[in-house]
Amino acid sequence: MNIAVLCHPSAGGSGVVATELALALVGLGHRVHMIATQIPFRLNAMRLPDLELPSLENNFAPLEGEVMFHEIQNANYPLFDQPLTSLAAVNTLVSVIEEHNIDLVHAHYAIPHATSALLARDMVGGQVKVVTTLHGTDVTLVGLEPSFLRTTRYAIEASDAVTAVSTYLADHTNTVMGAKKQIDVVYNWVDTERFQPISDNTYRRRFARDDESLIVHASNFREIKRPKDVIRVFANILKHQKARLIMIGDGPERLPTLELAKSMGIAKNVHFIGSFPNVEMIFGVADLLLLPSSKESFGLVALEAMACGVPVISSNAGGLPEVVLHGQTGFALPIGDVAGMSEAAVQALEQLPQMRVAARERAVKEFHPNVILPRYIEVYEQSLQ
Ligand code: GMT
Repeated sequence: MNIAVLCHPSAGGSGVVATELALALVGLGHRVHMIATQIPFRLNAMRLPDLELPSLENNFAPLEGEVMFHEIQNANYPLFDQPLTSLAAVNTLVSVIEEHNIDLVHAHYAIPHATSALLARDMVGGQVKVVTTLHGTDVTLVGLEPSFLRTTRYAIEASDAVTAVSTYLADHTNTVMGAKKQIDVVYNWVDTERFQPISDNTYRRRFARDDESLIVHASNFREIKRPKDVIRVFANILKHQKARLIMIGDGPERLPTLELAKSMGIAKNVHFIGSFPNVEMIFGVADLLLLPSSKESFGLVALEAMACGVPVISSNAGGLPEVVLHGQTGFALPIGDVAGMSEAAVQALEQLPQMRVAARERAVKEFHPNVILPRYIEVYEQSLQ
């Protein structure tokens, strides 16, 4: 198949999933074109650039086995108070569809990507199918904004096929959106070769001393990730044992969270390392992941940690309980239950060997690309019939 993938390039989960899917599809022999405002976070920056030449077809052919990246060529005009990126995306998409005989556009995130894809589909006379994957905040936050609700509902209803990354999100979408659409659940997956336990102690010593537990959190530091709860839980862990916390990622709550750690007198044990693409290098030597989010349709980071043999202490928001098996691969507790999460963290550290094995086993058995990828292929094939 010739597939175009439209996604957010930033460090968020939807862009990561889109990129991993694109790479996997190429591995299966499909031709995949990624379209975004900049090269997606996890796409190897060494891939060939899309040159702005009169005709891509004549000048530039994708190499076998490569994901082709096409940057959305945006333009601004003084009359517009903001760049019209979603319309520029349509333009880029139409060129890619026409010049690379695209069969199917896979839009990650309902708006603006699915709406851009639908407009492109109309512009090429319906010759492509649009598959939309809902990732979470496109429905639970952005999509519910009164200014976007109707457009989001239309994007869902008019797509040729829609998938959601958890059962929670699939069920929730039709309820809150008032949409009537079959939504197939296709869970996110994890590359269990890349994400696996690292047994090298010398490497672990870069992050923690031998007598310290190594706790991690990774997010975009938005309020819904509740990073301050991470600090509060960690402070309670410190009452029981020596430990170190690595905070991976960046966002609006990073500074206030650091301030909280300082005010609680634990800042010397907490390291904010900012955005870091190779999280597997840290997860691989960690002991626990804390993810107390108030909203989480899936929690890709929880799955990545589990694949590294790291149990997860999370909230039970959204789709998290579908990933974190309470009492087996970690604990999923009510949102804001800092005391419960702290107790669970201490318990998980006591049962670490069993929980490590269970976490890794679940990731490999249930969320391996060999299990999930055929689901996407099935959705593609059905929509093309
Ligand atoms: O979590 C975020 O704020 C980023 C967001 C995104 O769109 O990239 O993540 C969503 O998609 C991920 C990949 O499917 C899911 O693992 C996250 O749970 C989901 N985030 C939320 O629902 C808050």
